[in-house]
Amino acid sequence: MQEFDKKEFIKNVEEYIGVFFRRPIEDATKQQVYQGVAYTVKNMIIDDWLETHKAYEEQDLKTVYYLSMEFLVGRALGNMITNLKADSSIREVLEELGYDLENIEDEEPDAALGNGGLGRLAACFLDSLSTLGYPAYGCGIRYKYGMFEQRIENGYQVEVPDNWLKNGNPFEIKRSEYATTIKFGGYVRMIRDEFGNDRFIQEDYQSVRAIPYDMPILGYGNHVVNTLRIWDAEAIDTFNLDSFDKGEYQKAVEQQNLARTICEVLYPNDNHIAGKELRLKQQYFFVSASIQRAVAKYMEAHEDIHKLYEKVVFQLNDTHPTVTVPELMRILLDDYYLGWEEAWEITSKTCAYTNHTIMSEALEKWPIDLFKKLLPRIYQIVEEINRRFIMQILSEYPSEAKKIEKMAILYDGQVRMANLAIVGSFSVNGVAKLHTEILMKQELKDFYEMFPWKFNNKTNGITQRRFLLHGNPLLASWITGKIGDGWITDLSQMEKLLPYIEDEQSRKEFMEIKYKNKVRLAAYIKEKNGIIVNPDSIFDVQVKRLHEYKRQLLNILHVMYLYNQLKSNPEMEFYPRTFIFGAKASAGYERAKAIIKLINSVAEVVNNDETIQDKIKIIFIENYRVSNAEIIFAAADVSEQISTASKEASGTGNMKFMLNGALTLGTLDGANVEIVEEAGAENVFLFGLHSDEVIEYEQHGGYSPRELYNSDKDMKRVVDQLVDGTYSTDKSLFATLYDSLLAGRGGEPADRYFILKDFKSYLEAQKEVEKAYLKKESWARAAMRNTAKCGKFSSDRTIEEYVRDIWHLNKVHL
Ligand code: B1H
Repeated sequence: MQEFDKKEFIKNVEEYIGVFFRRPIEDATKQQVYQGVAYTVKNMIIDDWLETHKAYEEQDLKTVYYLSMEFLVGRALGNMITNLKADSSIREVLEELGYDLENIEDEEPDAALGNGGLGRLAACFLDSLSTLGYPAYGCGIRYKYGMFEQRIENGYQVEVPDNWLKNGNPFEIKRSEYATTIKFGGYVRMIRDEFGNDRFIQEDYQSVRAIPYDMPILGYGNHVVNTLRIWDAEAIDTFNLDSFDKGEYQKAVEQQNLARTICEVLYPNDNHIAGKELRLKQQYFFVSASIQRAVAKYMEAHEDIHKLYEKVVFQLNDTHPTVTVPELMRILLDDYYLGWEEAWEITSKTCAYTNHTIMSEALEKWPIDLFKKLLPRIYQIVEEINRRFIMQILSEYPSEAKKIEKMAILYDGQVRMANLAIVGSFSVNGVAKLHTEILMKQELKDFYEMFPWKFNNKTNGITQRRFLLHGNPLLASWITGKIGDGWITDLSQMEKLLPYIEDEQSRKEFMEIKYKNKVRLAAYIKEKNGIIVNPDSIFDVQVKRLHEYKRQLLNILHVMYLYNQLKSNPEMEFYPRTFIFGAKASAGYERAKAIIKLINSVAEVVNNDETIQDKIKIIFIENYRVSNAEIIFAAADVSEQISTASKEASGTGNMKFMLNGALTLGTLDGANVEIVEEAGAENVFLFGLHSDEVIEYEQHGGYSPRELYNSDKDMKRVVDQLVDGTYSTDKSLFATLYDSLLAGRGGEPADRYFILKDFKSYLEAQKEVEKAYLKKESWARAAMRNTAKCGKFSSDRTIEEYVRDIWHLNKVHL
């Protein structure tokens, strides 16, 4: 990138608006100005993008391919301007033109190509990889419709398709020259070639063309630009209307349909597998395209396919891209004519797998029939991997027949993707210390015993560039004023803030910034919800996907409890509190949707009850997503991280709150455990069962929610209020939630997530929160300490650990 040239910048913006919209800038809409600015910014980085890739080739650097069904990158413009360090210059230019940078940024739709934490993690990792100067590709799918837009109508969630590409995407480049063909279905025929070798040929298949679109991922101020490569499907041009051959015609129509549907939409499930055939098509589609391209690129510059793993590593973001293992085998066997052993050695030295959940409903399994029909050649290879693996089990554990049942890849009519991923990878990692321990001791115990060297932990992280530098500019510049800007690329430097905790003036400034951020969020809430909230109240925030294990229900039951207290004792001591929720529920997840309706119904009653004098406000933020998350984290006092212990693999929202000086109220789950280690237990509010207690109950029973309910009248009251008409004239509206707590359903235990079990302990912790908030000085100290001690939770640290232990990459020299 050349030096920033104001005149040049304006000229460029004007030119784009002229060429694209045939308008002078004075007449352009805000959206058109955004487009002009976006194209201009992309222009500013194109040379760096080329230079980076030239340098990778010249220095012959090893590359990580991060394979993921989801990349929740959010908006690109603000992020690019930040990472170009061009924020103040572009802000100035736009002001001269009569625009405000934030308003222009608001014109960009979020690229919501992900559900929640897993997809956002992938986006943070790409940011860190570029900032640290490591060669990387993100490989994914260019969904036409991303995560749905959520509207709240009459308290209910309504899903609206997210047509994020409707105005085009200024940041992408279509790379037709890298199109590849992907084959589905048909059958496999074995032939003997002229040298007497068996060859496998897929015949009578359907195929689509995979076309990559590249998006630039900028490092912070270092001119490194990596690539997020997302694939779109196009029909293969076989559509010949002159053809009278009916079979051909039929097939052509089917191929057109296949191409149309594959990349149509992101499955909006978090921690839950839908198990639809189309999903498996999506998986193989983007994996096959990415792997074919990666191998071809390697071979353009190297001779020996046997050394692929010296220059290429495939990181599987959960089991969703696990077909990478048999697909790479297929390429090596069928296209490069390698023998099984050598192909297997290469494959299992090239693939690495990250596990993100132990939730049983997220364990990916495919019916063999479906898998085989859709991917006949891949299935053959999986069968052989399985056969050989079972031989290995038999030889290592000759007298333990149970091992096969537990560990086989093919079992009970199903392909077990986690087992395939573990067997085919040289590394298996969890995403927080506790999570990895649970994997090794419980979920994947047998695999850990057999392959202990594969297992390792990589605690998640987040990028401070987006969630502090961009999302909280006031705090960011205050911090830079105190300790310099080194924290932007080295978050451990935040510890330099520690001495300022002792300084009264600094504490005051820190809390003033928090207050201003609360005012900013209050304005957003006023605009979106039409509700006035008091920035002096405690902002108590739970924003994340809606899932029973995340226990938004526990949160709202506590609010109902507080409301009961206030009603029966209006003069009680009570510090005003604003409870803020944001959450999307999967479209088919009935209980999750009922919880959203419950939150809004309680809000309706409580927010409009004048007798409690605005002491409690409940806000449901519609369409929670990356762009409004930035505003929310900055304004939070309390970070609700209240999942049932053992269920949240890591969590990453917890880290974003900590970074912004909120205090965690949480269970000892996921990365909360490490947050406590860093911040100190005295600066965190802990409650609830520990993971080993939860696991013990799950395995051996012994918990009766109904007993608890009958013995605790405050609890009984709020639970009964779910069905007694307090919050809805239709008493059956929340019966499903009532039943989930007391009755269970179809073999599922009552209160599966220990909400009632943890209720009392949560109430007590909440009381502590209130008491602590009243002591302004010590709260300020604790908030500052959280920010100062968040260094560990940078995704830069996480990526350095992946590089050191798994990927073994070198930095590029530019
Ligand atoms: C996480 C998922 C997930 N774990 C299946 N698993 C999906 C599973 O579409 N699907 O089928 C989508 C997503 N997501 C999250 O990953 C964990 O719950 C978080 O605790 C963790 O922080 C995050 C990143 O590791």
